[in-house]
Amino acid sequence: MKRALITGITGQDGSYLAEFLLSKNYKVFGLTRRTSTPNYERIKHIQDQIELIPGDLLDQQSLTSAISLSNPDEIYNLAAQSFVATSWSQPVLTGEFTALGTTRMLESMRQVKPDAKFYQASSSEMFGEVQETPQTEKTPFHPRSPYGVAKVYAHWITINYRESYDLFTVSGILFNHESPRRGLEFVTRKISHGVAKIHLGQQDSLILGNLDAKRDWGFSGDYVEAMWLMLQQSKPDDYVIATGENHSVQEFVEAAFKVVGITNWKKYVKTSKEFYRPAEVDFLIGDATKAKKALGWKPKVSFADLVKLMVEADIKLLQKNSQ
Ligand code: NAP
Ligand code: G4F
Repeated sequence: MKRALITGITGQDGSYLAEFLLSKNYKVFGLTRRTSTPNYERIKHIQDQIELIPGDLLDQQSLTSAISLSNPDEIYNLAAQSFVATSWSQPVLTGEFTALGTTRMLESMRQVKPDAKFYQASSSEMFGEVQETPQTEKTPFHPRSPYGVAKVYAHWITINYRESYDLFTVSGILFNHESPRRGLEFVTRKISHGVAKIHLGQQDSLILGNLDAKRDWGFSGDYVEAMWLMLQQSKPDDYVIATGENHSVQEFVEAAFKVVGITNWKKYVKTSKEFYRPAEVDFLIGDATKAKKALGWKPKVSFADLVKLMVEADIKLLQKNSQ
C-alpha cells in the first residue's frame, strides 16, 4: 500500500486529493495545524479513513516529525496562505507560509525521506501581468501580489532542490479551480453562495469588485488527479494544468443567476472599491498541452457545469442549514 502525506488536507484541494488517493488504495496522512475549534468540515466524511498529524508550516521540527511518522512515498505540499487579497494585508505571513513553508517541507524531506516524491502547488498567479497568451510552462513570470511573489519563490526552490540534490520534486502550475468546497471569500463561491441566498430570499444583493477580470476556471476534483499523475511519471517535471478557456467574473455572475432563472442580474449586483486589488491580474488562460500529452490528463467539468454544480450545492446547503 502506497503512503501519502498531504499538507493542507483541510483545504479545498486537500480534501479532494485525500478522497482520490483513498480511492487508489493509499494510506493517507494529513498535516493539520492547531486551531481552537476543529475545522474538519471538508474531510469529516473520510476522517475515519485518514490519519491526521499535528504540524505547521512555520515549525520545522513539526514537519520533520510528520514526514518521519508518515514515512510517505509521496508528499503533496498544498498548505499555503492561499487568498490573494489577504497577501497585501499580511505580506510577511504570506511569505512565511507560502514561500518559506515550502523550503521547510523540502528540507525536512531531504533530511528524513529523500526518496519520496514531492508535489508543489504552484499557481497561475505567478504569470500575473501575462507576458504571452496562452500561458505555458515556458511563459516568464510577472507576479502581481505578495502571494504571487511567494509562489514564484516556492516554485523555484522546488526546482532548485531537484537540481541541487537530485530529489523527485515537481510543480503543478494550476490555474484557478473551484468547487462547492471553495472558501467563501473566493469570487466563484462568493457568487454561487450569494446567488443561492438571493434565490432563497435570504439576501438582497451581492457586492463584488472587478467584474472584468478573466480567469481560466476548472473543477478542483479534476485537478487533483493531475497532481497525482505528475508523481507517477518516471522523471520529475513541471506542468501547466488548465482548461484552455477563460471567462470574466461578470460571465460567472450571469451564468450563476441563470441557474436560478434570473436574467436581470444587474438588479442584484453592486460593486465596491473594497474588493478591488492594489494590482490586478486581468487575464489568465492556460495551455495544458504538455500535461495532455505526457500525463494523458484533461479536464472533465465544463464552465457551465461548474457554475451549475456550485449554485445547486449552495442552495442545498442553505436549505439544510435553515431546517
Ligand atoms: P485552501 O482551501 O485555502 O487550503 C489551504 C490549506 O493550507 C488549508 O488546509 C490550511 O489549513 C492550510 N494551511 C495554511 N497555513 C498553514 C500553516 N501555516 N501550516 C499548515 N497548514 C496551513 O487552498 P486550496 O484552494 O485547496 O489550494 C491548495 C494549494 O494550491 C494552495 O497552496 C494554493 O495556494 C494552491 N493553488 C490553488 C489554486 C486554486 O485555484 N484553488 C490554484 C493554484 C494554486 P486551515 O484549514 O487550518 O486553514
Ligand atoms: O477568486 P479570487 O479571489 O481568485 P484569484 O485571485 O484568481 O486566486 C485564486 O486562484 C489562484 C490561481 O490563479 C490561486 F493561486 C489562488 O490561491 C486562488 O485560489 O479572484 C478572482 C478574480 C480576481 O481578479 C478578483 O479581483 O475575481 C476578482 N473579483 C471581483 N470581485 C473578486 C471579487 N475576488 C474576490 N475574492 N472577491 C470579490 O468580491
